[in-house]
Amino acid sequence: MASLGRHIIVEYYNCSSEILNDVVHIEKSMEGAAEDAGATIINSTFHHFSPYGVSGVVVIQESHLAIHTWPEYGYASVDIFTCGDTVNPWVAYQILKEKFEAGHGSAVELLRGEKALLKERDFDIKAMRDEKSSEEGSPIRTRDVWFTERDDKIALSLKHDGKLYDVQSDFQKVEVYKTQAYGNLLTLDGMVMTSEKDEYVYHEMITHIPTLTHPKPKRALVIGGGDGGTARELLRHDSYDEVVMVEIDDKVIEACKEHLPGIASAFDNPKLNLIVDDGIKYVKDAADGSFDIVIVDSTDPVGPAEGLFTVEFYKEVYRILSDDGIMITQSESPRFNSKVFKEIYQVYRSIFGQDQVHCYLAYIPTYPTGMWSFSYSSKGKAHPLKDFNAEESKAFAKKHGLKYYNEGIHQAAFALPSFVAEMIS
Ligand code: SPD
Repeated sequence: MASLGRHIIVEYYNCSSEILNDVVHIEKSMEGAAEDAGATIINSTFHHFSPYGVSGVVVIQESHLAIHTWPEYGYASVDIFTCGDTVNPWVAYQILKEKFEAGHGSAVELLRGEKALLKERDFDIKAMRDEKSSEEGSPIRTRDVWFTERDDKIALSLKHDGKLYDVQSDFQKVEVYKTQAYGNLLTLDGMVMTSEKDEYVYHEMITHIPTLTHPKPKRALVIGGGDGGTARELLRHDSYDEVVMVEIDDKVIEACKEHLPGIASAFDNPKLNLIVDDGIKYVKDAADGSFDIVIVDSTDPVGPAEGLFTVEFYKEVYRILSDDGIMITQSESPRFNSKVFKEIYQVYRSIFGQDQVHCYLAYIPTYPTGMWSFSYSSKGKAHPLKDFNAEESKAFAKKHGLKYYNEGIHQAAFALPSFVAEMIS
């Protein structure tokens, strides 16, 4: 060979967008292409970015293969760099073209480290080698695959061992990843919804705060909440005669029943009335004053949940609440979603009244920034701190072995950092 290495810079156009957004498919294709080209894989690391795109590298004993994809353009850029003459990079090029279903591929080859321009130095190679690594023999192959939720400034990454569920429903992309740190993780359109290891924070806080404040809640309505965690927590309370849950997407329910069964554990409870339909329509058709508690357990305000963040919708929720009724919503992250956060509190106050709306916080590691907020809006007098009974709350938390909610947290959650209080003042 006239050079130390061969570097192929590749462009793939008109590829399948689905494939270019599938981190597991890309990882397998890149590794397969490396092996078929004759390379020995040492390590690979791949990230999926929300909403679209995958980046990754396969480190081979003979150098590396790297990729970045733009599913929205059906385009992938790939670098294949090999040293020595045992690996043919063009084999990898051809395999990847087929795997990505590229309509068109082009590549240029550069010879790297032209031997005619290099002069080998005379040195004692043994002295430069780390003795331990030379004794180890063949390299140990490792693998890193990451799910990443990001906006243009912040990202949260979770390492995983693959996808357990991957379905494009009529409403959104429903996926379950097997993460190494947080157990099985549900994402919708690339955004984290809930994970087995930290779900209890969200579900305990969205349910027990209103239930243990209201004098005697008998009927609750959950809008969204298809994973089942909110229904599971509500149904711990004997006071409820009925919990109605209206989830628009049956694929979310299916995914969670199959892969997050600890969260989706209340679907067979006879007090649960599960309706697969549009929550906005359900609320519009519901009778005045028919619910004591309404919980809006929605996704973020993009895609199917957009209509759950509107004045019209909250006015309808107000109408269907009983006189002492309480509405709880997940109200996003004050730091991450500041604009929405500020706006929705103005809307709640314009409907329920200035002093009837309160914000409380909880710490959820898998949500952007970790700081998550919930809104508490009361139609009647039920005040979240004055009207709750600490002894009852303590006994309840103990009886059910709750992991986050307790009588202290109930009160402390309403103490807001100054910057948050100011945002909604
Ligand atoms: N960005 C995360 C917002 C998720 C809110 N809903 C989660 C559903 C859990 N039942």
